[in-house]
Amino acid sequence: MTDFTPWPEDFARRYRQKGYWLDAPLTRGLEMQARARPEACAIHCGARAISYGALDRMSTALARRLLARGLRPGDPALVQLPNRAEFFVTFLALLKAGITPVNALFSHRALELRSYAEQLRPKLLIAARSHPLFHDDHFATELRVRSGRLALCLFLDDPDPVQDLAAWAAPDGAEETLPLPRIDPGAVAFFQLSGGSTGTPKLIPRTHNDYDYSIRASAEICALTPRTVFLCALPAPHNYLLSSPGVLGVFHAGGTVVMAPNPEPELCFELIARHRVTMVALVPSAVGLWLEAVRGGLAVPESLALVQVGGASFAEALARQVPEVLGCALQQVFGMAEGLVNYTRLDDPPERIFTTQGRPISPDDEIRVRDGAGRDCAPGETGHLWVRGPYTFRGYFRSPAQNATAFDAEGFYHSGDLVQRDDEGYLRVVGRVKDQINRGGEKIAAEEIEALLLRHPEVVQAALVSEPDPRLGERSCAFLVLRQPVRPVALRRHLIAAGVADYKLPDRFAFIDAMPLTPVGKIDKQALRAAVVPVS
Ligand code: J2J
Repeated sequence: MTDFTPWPEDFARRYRQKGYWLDAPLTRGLEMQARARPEACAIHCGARAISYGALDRMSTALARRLLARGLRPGDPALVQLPNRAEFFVTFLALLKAGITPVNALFSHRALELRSYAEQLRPKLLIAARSHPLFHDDHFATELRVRSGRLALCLFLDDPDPVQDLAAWAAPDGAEETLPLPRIDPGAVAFFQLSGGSTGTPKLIPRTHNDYDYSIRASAEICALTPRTVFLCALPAPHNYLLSSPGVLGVFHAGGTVVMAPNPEPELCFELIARHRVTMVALVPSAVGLWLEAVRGGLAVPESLALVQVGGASFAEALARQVPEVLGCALQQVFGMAEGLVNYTRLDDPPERIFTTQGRPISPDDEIRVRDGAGRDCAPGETGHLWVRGPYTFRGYFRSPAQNATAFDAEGFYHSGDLVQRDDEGYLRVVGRVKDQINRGGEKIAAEEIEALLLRHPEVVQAALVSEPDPRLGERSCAFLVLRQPVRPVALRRHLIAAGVADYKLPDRFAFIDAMPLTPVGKIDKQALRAAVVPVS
């Protein structure tokens, strides 16, 4: 798949010269570990312990069988798997075969999957029978039609070995001899998901070179070693869990990953104790649950040394409680699937760790903090965050209109975040201009939900805005102007029927007679956020 926006030649040359881009495939780290320490444990998943050697062999076996079935490097794939080891076996196999997947979240439903299928036109679908959409073959058949070229569907936990993912990934010895294709490290390795602010979920091309750099550098910043034991308790395909330093960072360092289905404290504390977990990545709402659990009498097992917190605003008051109550060091992470990732450093003074969201990974991450008129902000002033750099993308997949506004002429990506930068380059996230709700780290594009609400026959106008929530940080509220009264339950049913993921369903509906408007006649969302309306 070649249609992505590459970095200009002079930038690419510089990123290579500086040793950021190594022109090696993204699977190189895993392959090195598999050669050096084949018996070391890569993943604990339920009762299974999968070694580096086994992970390498399984992913190679799957890659070869896919190629033998006629799939080719550059072919796109749609993948949706739960937090199980098979997600990584599959991802690594596709990388080895040069097949470019989009990894949908397990919480995604028909609407999201349809959109990915229509945009990418996948030749391969890998999904789970345990997902409500794939209990039977209806939806896979629909996706086949939407894609127009879906040639193969495999399922996790399918009773039929012909399409059972585990059977396809079972090594039989042949994988040790047959050659795999040569991967172009400058090419797209996979598509990351954008939190989005538009009607259609956008895809972010990530190359082997750029992603590998962000992972290697992150593993170093977080001081990962073969003794690192990382708990993966948030959705595995999310950029944070995959690469900051995430599971791929742990594989790079030769550590061990422990899979958890969700960040629920009782379950996680038990896994931490059983596997002597040293590190976990959480969103602020999960930290809230952990703090409550400890106050309620549960103890965090003492092996846990580092808690990363990112994905949404983390209140300073909560940050200060992490070392005190959980007994672990804190690292704040501010990242985005589009690229730029910031970390507080492990040896930063506590005040900086409590009060900032860190500084960029790379000396070549070019950050601009600009006011509304496009002028540079002084340290400490609030402005818009623009970025370009060796692992920040240059364009959404096949989205010229969106790219025209998301990037400026110099190739800076306008992130939609409002930040303050201090003298030493540390960032503080203070707000957002993009039309997005950050519901406990899960991103909702307002426009996507508004468009669906407007399809309801009684809805005249719709505006989705955030409102503060003590647990999630933000929750969503849909303000509606209606022709005839409609009950919230009917509106919710309407959205569910449209196939939207649960986390995108408005937490609250508010009915008003007319939308407040800005002087230019747009819906005034600021006024809506400030409005006091009856709770429904
Ligand atoms: C405030 N807002 C934050 C933070 C992200 C590492 C960590 C997180 C993500 C991620 C990621 C925030 N404080 N600490 O990809 O690699 C909001 C910002 C940002 C958007 C990106 C990673 N950390 N955010 O959350 O693509 O608004 O990536 O632009 O899901 O989340 O969302 P996403």
